[in-house]
Amino acid sequence: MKLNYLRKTILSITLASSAVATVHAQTMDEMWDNRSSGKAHANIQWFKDAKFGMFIHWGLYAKLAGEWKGKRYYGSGEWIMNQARIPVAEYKQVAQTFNPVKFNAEDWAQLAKDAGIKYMVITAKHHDGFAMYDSKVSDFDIVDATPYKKDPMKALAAANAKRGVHFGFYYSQFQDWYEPNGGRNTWDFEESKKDYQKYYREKAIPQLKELLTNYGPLGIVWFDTPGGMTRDQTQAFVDELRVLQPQSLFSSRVGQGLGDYKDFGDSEVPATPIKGPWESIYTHNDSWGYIKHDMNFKTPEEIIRLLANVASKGGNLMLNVGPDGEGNIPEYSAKFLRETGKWLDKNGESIYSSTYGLIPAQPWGVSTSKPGKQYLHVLYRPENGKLLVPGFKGKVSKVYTLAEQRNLVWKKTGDDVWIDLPEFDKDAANTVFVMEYSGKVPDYDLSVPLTVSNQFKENQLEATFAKLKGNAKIKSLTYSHYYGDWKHTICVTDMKELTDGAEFSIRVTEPGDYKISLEYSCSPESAKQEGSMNVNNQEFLFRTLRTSAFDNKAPLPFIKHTIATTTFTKAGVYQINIKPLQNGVELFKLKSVHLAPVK
Ligand code: JFZ
Repeated sequence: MKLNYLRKTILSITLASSAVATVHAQTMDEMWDNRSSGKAHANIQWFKDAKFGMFIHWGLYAKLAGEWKGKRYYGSGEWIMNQARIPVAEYKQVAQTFNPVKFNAEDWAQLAKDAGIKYMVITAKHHDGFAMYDSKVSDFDIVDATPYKKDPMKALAAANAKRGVHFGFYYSQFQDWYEPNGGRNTWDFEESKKDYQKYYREKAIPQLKELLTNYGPLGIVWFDTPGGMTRDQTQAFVDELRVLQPQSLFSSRVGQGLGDYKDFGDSEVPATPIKGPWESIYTHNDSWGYIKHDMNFKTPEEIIRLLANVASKGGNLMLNVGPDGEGNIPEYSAKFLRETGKWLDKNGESIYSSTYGLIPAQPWGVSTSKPGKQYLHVLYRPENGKLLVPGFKGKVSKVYTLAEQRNLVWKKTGDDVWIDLPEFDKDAANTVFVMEYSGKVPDYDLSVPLTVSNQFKENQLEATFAKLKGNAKIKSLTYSHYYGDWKHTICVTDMKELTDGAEFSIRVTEPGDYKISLEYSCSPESAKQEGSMNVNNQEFLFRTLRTSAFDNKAPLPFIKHTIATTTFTKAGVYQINIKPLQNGVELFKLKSVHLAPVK
């Protein structure tokens, strides 16, 4: 069986429940299993409260740093053995030069602490099969095969425990490119001769037992890319390991929907709240493992906003760092994480132990909740300083700034709360306000009209919020930039007939002129088709502009096509209807609708 590893096709998503796809047999969707058992683990609460984790990808690949025999590789650095088809016999020799003398467990744990991080998960063994701890099961480990000769995981487990940071191991249970019977090394070993059960029995399970025995209590065992086991076998595997540490949480990629919480991939923040425990994982630059020519680090502002966005949907952010072959965490990772920590020092109350916001995303930003409190994360300041919290059913008692606890003037008109914002740096990453209230507030509602206001440069309506007509669908499109650098974008697709369409319900808060643009991706077959956008009792015609065909191994380009200018004479609720004017091929893959006030 040939498995198309880096070949995930379109994945249809079911919002607010597990995102499961309908693709080919044992595919990415099973390998990247993001389902969970649905049963609450007795020890899940710390994880739900934690909100911010640090992922660490560290192994022999860090020493190679994205380069093999003079050739540079881009994308997931921990995949270099696979990308360059390095034979086991040669890869093995890298261990002889791996000597991370700069590694300092106290510094790493202190960085996590300073950054406001509550849990750390590090690669004990990645797909390359190399154990970063002292293993008696295999000699291909840091103590036996390198000049370093020490077990860094011992010190790291202790340094985290000392600081109250939960500690966990990533372990690649199926892919092991070093072993003749491990998953996915097809350049040294013949697939048909593999005995996965033997590999599980003789390496994966015994090593996992070492990890679950010798490093104190583990918060998490982070499995990855399952394979080679049936559901029953996976259940038996889970049972055999569970008894060693019943308190440890198992990630969803243990497979077969048997994990304790759900994991979403890189660049994947669900558009609406998801109940139950889950985590989004992100690289800090473009790779998990260290690559010396990858300097594309997310700024503190990007991290702070990402964290708030993930929290507003009810999840955790686990952000990766890739230390180098000497044991140094990249300078920008350390610096930008510490900056994030400074923001969390003042604003952590709005993140830790919070759950998803009851106020749908607004042009100003997002919200998070605690009992009797809504935290308003203002990422974009309204020009006139008047912040609208629309359709809020609670009885508001008090509104104040989180950082200085300064009371603000507000008024309630019907269900709308209008808050007079104080002056604040409009370029700040995220300024948080607290709204205290009593009474029952209905759960998050997908169908409320999306706010469109002239107080912001732009109002963006995401595909997720479209009401579909005919056979139109909402899909999450997965495609990669660099190798293994996956992106996921939710779009309205399959608008092929006159009866198909997408409708957006908007609430325009100030009358005036607005420019409307459609952001979409359009394949050559779909180009030059006529479509129509109906809004405000006007029909605007357009013809699609070609971008490129969807290819999961390449970036998916989007064009922002300005369609029309319209005048809303009154504030109020309007519908925007988009549909094809021809039958046959898909109109385009619609990512969002943009409304920019004309002033
Ligand atoms: C897997 C690994 O192959 C990779 O090396 C890294 O360890 C990462 C954390 O996990 O790769 C994936 C799997 C799934 C997604 C992205 C990368 N995903 O769902 O977007």
